[in-house]
Amino acid sequence: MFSKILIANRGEIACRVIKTAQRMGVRTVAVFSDADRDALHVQMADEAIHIGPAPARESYLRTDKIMAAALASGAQAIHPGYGFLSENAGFSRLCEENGIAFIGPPASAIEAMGSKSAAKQIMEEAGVPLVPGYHGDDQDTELLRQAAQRIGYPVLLKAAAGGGGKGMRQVWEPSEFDAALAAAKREAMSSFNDDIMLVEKYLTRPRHVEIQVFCDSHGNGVYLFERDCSLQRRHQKVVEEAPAPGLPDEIREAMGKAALRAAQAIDYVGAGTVEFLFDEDGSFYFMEMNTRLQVEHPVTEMITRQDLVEWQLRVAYGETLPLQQADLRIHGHALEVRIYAEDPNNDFLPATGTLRYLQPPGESQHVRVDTGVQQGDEVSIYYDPMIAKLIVWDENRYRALNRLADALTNYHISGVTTNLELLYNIAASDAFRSAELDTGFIEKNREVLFPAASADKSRHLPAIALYLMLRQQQQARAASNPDDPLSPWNRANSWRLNEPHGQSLEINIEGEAFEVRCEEQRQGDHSYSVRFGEQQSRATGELQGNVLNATIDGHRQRYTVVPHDSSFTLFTGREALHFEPVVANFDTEDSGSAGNLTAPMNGTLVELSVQPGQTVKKGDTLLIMEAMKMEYRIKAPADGAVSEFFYAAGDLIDGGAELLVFKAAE
Ligand code: MV4
Repeated sequence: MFSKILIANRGEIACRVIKTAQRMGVRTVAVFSDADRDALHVQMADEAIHIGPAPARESYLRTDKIMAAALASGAQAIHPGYGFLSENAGFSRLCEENGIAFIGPPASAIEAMGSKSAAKQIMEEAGVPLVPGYHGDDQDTELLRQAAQRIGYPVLLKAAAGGGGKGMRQVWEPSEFDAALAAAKREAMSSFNDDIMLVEKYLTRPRHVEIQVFCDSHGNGVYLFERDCSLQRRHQKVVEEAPAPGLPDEIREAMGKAALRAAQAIDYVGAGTVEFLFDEDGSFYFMEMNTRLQVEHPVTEMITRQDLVEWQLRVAYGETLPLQQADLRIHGHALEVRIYAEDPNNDFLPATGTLRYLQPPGESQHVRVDTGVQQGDEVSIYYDPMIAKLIVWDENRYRALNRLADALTNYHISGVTTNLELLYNIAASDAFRSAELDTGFIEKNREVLFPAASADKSRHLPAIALYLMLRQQQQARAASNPDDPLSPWNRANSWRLNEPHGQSLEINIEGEAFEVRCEEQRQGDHSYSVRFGEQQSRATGELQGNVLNATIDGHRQRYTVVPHDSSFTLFTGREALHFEPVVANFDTEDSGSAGNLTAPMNGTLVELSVQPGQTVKKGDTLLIMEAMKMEYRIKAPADGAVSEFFYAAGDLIDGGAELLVFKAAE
């Protein structure tokens, strides 16, 4: 076995490969760009070599720099991961020329699958079923039109040099053919500098079912069953699972054998995936072959109990396959979702930002998290914004789905927009739970998956108010003088002589302000009546760290609440809700930060620091309040003057009350 390998990749796949290599006693060399200097994969590897600036074309795609790093470190092999150089025949060849093992297929196999039409010709000879159509070199318009006529409409025009959905055009009837062909050719020429067209029968509701194949350099090959990857959006996979729901055993076997024939037709070595379109009538047709380990390989690992990266290292080292076909079984069901920093509610725009809070669910035999980031990392614009892959396994699909929904509710991220809520909605949707899968799933279920921005933001107000009150009490206790634990000042419970212990809160939830009145019940069991508008709730509970156990009107639920500077994120299970107590900060001394002219909480006005009409500078103290034995200074939000104070020294003031009128200087 190799003693040292270099991983020519970053993020979760680099971490994942390093984990297996280290488990096998193989030393690892990471490469990193400027942006990845402190990245997790760099920390995990035994060695790490800087290869250049952040843009991939100046670092992770620079074959010369990567080869130099491999030679300098004495690595005997290079694992390309996926993406980047993983399907770059030139790089595979460069490794061969430098006597370094490329942990992947031979360059010839990569090249053979590089062109769709060449791939289809190879598949046809290998007896792999193709979508009825034409994929010849003769591109005479009349000939293509006759092919469409023969196939029967609707047909699909596909650019031979295209891929991943680019360069495809549906044609629904003969009258549209000429215009569609001309447009498809123009598009292909501009996108791929090649306008060779395929004409295929258009499958209107296909599923994307792919077979994992593995071949060694001694002529052995196995298929490790299938994955259903139909849940895609613009050819970006969102959910993958294994096995494919409802796939009959005989089709599984026929697909697997066809995939193996495809691999053997190109003398394949290593991990590969043969993608099929699976039609509603049970037919399946070759789509393309990927000559790399795929992102979604973990679901196959979970159901076969195999480590495919270990297989890759062994096969690249020249060993025979660890198992034969008869040794492979499907165990249970696995699902994978890709957690992305993107905004599904804003056309999936990639999001950037800092992972201020990152708490994945606990891992077990049922839950696996493959990630390349850690709390505090920046999600940058340079690379794919994938934060992690969440993989779950259980004995059957139904139980795996429950594992997925549960794990998603326990995946807490704040600081950057993510697709977690969409993933939760998919996992919880009836359509997905009943496996109504086809490549149009996300569009077809749009209203369930993208509910209108939840209008009713107030439904979590009682929990938020309870949290703020419990937090306030914790702070009071923390501020209290330990040698006088019984002092009434130690109870931040809004106690007032002969008055209900009440406090008004103004809370802003994602832009919507709510006035809430909290009154602690006399029995002092930390229970509150929380009133807003016409609604009144009884809230009680306890707060341990970020975990709020809240019982609202008899229903106990666990929330995670994460404080940021002046705002908070409430993880409700289905979603992450951002809120900010307009009544200033509950967790910083300086609650009078300029711009906040309300009482930070119940307290006593100690001093009016300026006269009405007196000009002040921004940040000057206007008045001082005292609450929970802490002083709060209310500061001028700008240059200007106080025109009126609403209270005098000595007055008792409710939290949230307006204190003064401030006129900013022109
Ligand atoms: C098709 C098809 C329907 N009929 N070919 C999309 C990208 C490339 N992998 C091939 N693709 C398709 N080819 C015929 N004859 C529908 C698709 C397709 C698709 C395939 C798999 C997964 C998701 C998809 C999303 C849209 C279209």
